[in-house]
Amino acid sequence: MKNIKLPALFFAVAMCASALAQTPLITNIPARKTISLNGKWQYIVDPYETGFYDYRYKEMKPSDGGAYWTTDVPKDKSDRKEFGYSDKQTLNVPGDWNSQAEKFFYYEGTVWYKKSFDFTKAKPGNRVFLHFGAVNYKADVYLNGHKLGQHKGGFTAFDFEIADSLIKAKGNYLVVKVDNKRFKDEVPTLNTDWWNYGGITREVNLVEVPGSMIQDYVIQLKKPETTNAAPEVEGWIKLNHAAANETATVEIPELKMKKTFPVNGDNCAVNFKLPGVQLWSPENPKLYKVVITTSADKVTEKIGFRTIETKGKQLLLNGKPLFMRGICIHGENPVEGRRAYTSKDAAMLLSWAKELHCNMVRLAHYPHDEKMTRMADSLGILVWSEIPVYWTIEFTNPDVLEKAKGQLNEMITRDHNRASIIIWSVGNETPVSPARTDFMHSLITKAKELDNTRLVSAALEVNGAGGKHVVDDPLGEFVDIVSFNEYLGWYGGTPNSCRTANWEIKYDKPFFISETGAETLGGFHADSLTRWSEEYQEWYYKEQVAMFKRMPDNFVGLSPWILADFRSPKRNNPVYQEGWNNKGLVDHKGNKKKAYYILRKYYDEKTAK
Ligand code: GCB
Repeated sequence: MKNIKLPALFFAVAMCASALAQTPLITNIPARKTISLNGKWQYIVDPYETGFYDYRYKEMKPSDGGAYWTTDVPKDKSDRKEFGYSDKQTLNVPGDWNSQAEKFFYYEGTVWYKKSFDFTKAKPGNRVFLHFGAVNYKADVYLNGHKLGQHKGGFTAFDFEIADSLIKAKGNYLVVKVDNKRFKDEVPTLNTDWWNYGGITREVNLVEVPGSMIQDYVIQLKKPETTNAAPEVEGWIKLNHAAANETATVEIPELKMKKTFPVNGDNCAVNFKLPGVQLWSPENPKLYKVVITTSADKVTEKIGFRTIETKGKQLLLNGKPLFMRGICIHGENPVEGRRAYTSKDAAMLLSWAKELHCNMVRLAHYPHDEKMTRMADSLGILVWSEIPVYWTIEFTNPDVLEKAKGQLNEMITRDHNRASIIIWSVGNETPVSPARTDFMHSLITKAKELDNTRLVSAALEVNGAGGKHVVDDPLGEFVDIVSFNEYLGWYGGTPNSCRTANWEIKYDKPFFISETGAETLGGFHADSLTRWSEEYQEWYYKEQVAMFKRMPDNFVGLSPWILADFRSPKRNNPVYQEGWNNKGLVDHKGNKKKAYYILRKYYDEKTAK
């Protein structure tokens, strides 16, 4: 193996995951033996956190019978219990609470969730993990009165290993304290242009794995060293509690590839050529069944193989120039006004993008549900995936940097076998300052350390000083693709301003317009000068498209803002917004606006070239 940097990589992955998610983050949950804990959970709304702190505001102990994670059954008839879980109050898991009852619409605070379940292991020596797809924002998890741990970060998966002594065959009592209050020193911070949907927003599963398990792996093509290099996988497998003299076998039956690799400690370096492989691309989203086996464990997954790189001014997918016909998407079902979490949600959003003739989506501004990235793999849609380092984070606070790195690690760990993902984004519209650039640079370095097969970027801002349109953000030096958001004709001037705009991009790299857009209330028609009308948005897109056509040849794509209208508490025009950011090309009834067809026409022209 030529590139011997791998052990450092495994080490970085293993360390980071264990520090932040308490126990090793197991990947590829759909392929494991699971028991779903989805469904109705009982709940208690607790804005004062009465179930957590005593009256002196100290965290309660199990002996304090008032803690909401202890049993709610009175010991005897004289026992006083001032709380209890009941079927009169239930919430669906997965799901945000805001959309499930009117009283939760604006709620930001603590809700206690409780689920009872029975459990018997399939095999005595197996290990059991409690796995959450995501909880927004802070989860304190208790099983049978024992605290398993805490996780912060609203959009990434985490798990806890459950010792045999903690789980019972009958009547387990699982309680999750979920708190979605916003804080200055969290990621995201206080201010966002999206709804702070709270709750257990993604699936919950008990995962049963062998004592010596395959925890995680990367089976991906490495970046080609020369243009004509044969496709080569350079990856790794991470075991947990590996047996002595263990080996790991990787098999791709369709390609008649089967190779066994030695395991060193818990780590196994994987390297093999893949002659004859059909490369994954939007035109041919070919996925291969990959089987990984050790003496004790076996995991199967469908994986696509492709390369992504930049060369000079070009972006190359499988060695060929790529133009990204993209669109931004929020993780929200606009028709139902709630967080997206079902396969149907993913299919609806991605099919709208497909109909728009996109080959790429920017999943803004946080990691979306795993169903989205898996579906993007099978539909052939390229993905930009981002962590919620959004606007004015506390850049000088080292704890905040650690939190951002933790979310970056969890995002990459869950999805590093998704062929669709070509760009990891470390943030959006962060204001230029030396502290911020150091912060962001260190996230870029981390992303590259965790995954050297993909590109790293961030959505930057345009320097509009002196009426110019200059992209000179110092972070441009460290990203693979210079991406920026521009709203010429919406936040500044009218759309005809695009005609005279002279763009100066200070970096001789491929550049990407990560946002552009104008707001309109679907179904409101007027002349094109009337703000909020479909005609204004249509005009905006026409002028923008004309401007894109004049862009220099290192312009490698765009992802306008945004596929569909989404809820935002910041949008308070009483006629045209009413709590929605209506920059969608599809409105919140699911209707396509006029501008949708302007962008689609441009994308058709791009495809024809
Ligand atoms: C932006 C942000 C995005 C907002 C959008 C808007 O630049 O990145 O989160 O929602 O503008 O609509 O203003």
